Amino acid sequence: MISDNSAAAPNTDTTTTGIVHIGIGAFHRAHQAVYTAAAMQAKGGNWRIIGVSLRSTDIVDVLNAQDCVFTVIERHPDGPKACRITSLSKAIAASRDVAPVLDALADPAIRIVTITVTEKAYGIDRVSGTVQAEHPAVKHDLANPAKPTGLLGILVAGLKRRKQAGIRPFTIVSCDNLPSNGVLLRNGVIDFAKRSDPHLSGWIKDNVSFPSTMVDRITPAATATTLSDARRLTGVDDPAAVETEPFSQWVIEDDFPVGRPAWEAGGAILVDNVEPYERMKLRMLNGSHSLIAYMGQLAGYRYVRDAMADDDFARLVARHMKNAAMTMVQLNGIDFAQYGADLVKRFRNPEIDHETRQIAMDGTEKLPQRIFAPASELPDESPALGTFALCLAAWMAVMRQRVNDAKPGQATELLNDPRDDEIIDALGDHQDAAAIYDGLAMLPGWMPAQLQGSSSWRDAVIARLSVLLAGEVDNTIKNEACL
Ligand code: CS2
Repeated sequence: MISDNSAAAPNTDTTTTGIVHIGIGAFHRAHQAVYTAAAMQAKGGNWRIIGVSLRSTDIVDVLNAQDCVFTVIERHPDGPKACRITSLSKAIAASRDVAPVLDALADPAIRIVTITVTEKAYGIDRVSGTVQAEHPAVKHDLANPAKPTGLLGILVAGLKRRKQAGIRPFTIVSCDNLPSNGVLLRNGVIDFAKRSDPHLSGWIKDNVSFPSTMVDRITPAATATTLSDARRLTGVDDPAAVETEPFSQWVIEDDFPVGRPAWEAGGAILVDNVEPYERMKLRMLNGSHSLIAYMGQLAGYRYVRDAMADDDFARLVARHMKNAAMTMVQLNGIDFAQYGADLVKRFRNPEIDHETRQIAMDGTEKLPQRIFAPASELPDESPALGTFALCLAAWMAVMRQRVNDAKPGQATELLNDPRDDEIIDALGDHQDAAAIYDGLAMLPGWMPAQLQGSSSWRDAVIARLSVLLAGEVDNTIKNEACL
């Protein structure tokens, strides 16, 4: 299932599939596909993956044209290592025709559905756990339940087929960076089903398992260098090649009533409760990533490693990790200081070209769990709030700057955020920090009420935003790092 630095035999056998994966982007190929390959190599099992792409058709055509075998390049300090992964059996483009996706979901051989679609594709309100009826895919799928296009619609249609055929449901595993991702998805799926078929909703509640997971592997977008390295290392032209860091982690709640691959053979950690791990990762890794992304964009750093090579910047990030760690409960066997120090090393990896612009996208989807949730748990007057306030201020400054710099008609695309129109409206012509804060803090359902009502939080963000808008980026980094 995995072969080092060489081309693997084509895998035309599709009779052994056990998993449907929704969202076959680079992260899936560098993470779950690798764990599943390792599991089958070590322990066997009929667990090959049918990959579904919700929107893109290109990756589906590329993968199918090469029997779904693809290259994963690990960027080690002593040079790249490549392996060819053969756990994927075929790829389907749901946007062309959803029927084969629903057929796969109805197949009794499929026992697990794993998901990496990014935060914005869920269409579930984080607070109430109910569906966002205005989310474009949710809206479409509630009106057309037999021809769904989005995540919730497809899952519910697949479960409905199984219930009708008397087949046990698959286990559903969200692998996106959302807090309590299993619970959130369970609530969303149940609510979506309730709106179309209350019996189905009850059956899902009683029978479907949604283990939460924490996934971790820094996977920058592939570039021309990824593809030329893949060719050099494997001798094969592979437009589906991905590159990633050597580190990889997958913590999974062990709740798989209809079985699972021996993912532990690939290093996965199976636990009873994933929440503390997820919190640690979202707050320390992803929260710092967002801080690096927005401050890095303002300071002119293209890559995470460039920002981390600046000592003041690295000190600022270390300070943020310390602040984030203050919001966590002790976790057996985990030393947060060591976890933070290891993260700094990973962020510094000179071999990884991780663009700050890539991490900066979809801020409205990412900041709630990375910044707002931990900030809400700190006392109102805590000095530790400073780096959280800075991250939000930097996001606001980046949004303001991008809209100011946009050519007519371009701003929406440049913001790279699902709420771009609302952000542009809220920014209006405001150029002063208080008005920008007040506009953006009021985006409906975004900032928790506790922060919205806190004048010390508002003051802390506005103070930082004013200096950032005045172009004082380097001084801000230096000052904040030393506080
Ligand atoms: C990043 C993550 O783009 C982002 O928002 O913070 O994709 C991060 O690289 C992964 O979660 C690492 O596991």
